[in-house]
Amino acid sequence: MSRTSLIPWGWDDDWELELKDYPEDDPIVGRVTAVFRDQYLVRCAEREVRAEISGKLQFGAKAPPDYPCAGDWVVLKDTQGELCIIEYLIPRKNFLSRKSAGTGGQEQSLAANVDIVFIVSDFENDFNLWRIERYLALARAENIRPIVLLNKSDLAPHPEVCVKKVKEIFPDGLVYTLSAVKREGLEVIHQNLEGDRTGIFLGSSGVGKSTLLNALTGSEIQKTSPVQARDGQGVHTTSHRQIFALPQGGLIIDTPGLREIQPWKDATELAGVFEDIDLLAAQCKFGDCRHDSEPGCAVKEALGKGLLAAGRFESYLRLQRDVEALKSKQDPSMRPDTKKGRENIERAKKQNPERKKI
Ligand SMILES: Nc1nc2c(ncn2[C@@H]2O[C@H](COP(=O)(O)OP(=O)(O)OP(=O)(O)O)[C@@H](O)[C@H]2O)c(=O)[nH]1
Ligand SMILES: [Zn+2]
Repeated sequence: MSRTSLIPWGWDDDWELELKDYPEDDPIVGRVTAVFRDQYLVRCAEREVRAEISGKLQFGAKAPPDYPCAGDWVVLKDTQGELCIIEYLIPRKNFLSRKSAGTGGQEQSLAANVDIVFIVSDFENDFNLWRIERYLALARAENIRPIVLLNKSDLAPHPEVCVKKVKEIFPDGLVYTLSAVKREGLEVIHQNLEGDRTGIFLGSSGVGKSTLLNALTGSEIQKTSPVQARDGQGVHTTSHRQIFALPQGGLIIDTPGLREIQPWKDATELAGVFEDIDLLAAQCKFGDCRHDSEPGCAVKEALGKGLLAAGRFESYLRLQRDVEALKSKQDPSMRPDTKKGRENIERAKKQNPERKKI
């Protein structure tokens, strides 16, 4: 069966190239559409199949990101049987993850191979430039194009005020207003998913992501997708389908974890989001200037002259602190629950006073 029938699922020439050196002729590929505890749903050319990973993949998997996640492209074996085997994970073009609650900053996979991050906000309760900035950072860190959607325009008397504010922090970006309930303005989502692109919605609870998804798919999305366990005993019903093909084309990934996503990666997230501050910082006298009280600080000078908004500088510092805090969680030598860790933290604080604010 030809792979052209996978085009609506996002398969293209670039993916075809990724398979060029695959050691088998005409491998069977599919896209992971749902992840359960030990099984996957994979969309292949003919149909959607249940699968588990091969012993070899299992053996080589050291951390959660080594396992397939929603949006991954995989090579399958035994597609005629009850349960297929995932033989190979095709290298991802990008990857979204988050630290899981209560596991001390362990990384949890959320989605892979995303073309567009739709950052969803409303105009009132949730409207928060700082949060939007963080989502922008997250998308850019993975080279995913961000688009801001301001939802519930039907409730906003002056939507243009918020649009203007977002454009200040996202000058060349796309910012749209829409109403999921009234189904107004949704065409921008379709337009941006043209060419069978894959999008996701990021945004706080209550901004209308489910309402949007339902409006786009034209139905109430399937909330649960029971999968029969291998032994025929238990049935997994805790998770649900995670990729939705829109009738007009394009795909939306919606996994539960995406709804609580936080910046995970590292300081590279700051790149691009605070370009104005980066440019200023490049002119500071000291290369490692912390823009605190160092002499010859171009950032402080711009602040003093009113060329850089104080609020923007605050956002910059906050994001930096978040990233640092997360790094120390990831770094076992910085664990506050060990004596050695506490000593290291104290030492770092002395060398780096900014840490005190964490
Ligand atoms: N007035 C108005 N209400 C909306 C709109 N979109 C969503 N809502 C309402 O906002 C509430 C929350 O919407 P949801 O779609 O559940 O929000 P969500 O972002 O999916 O929230 P989580 O599932 O918690 O992440 C619901 O009562 C919706 O009816 C809109 O465009 N206009
Ligand atoms: Zn400086």
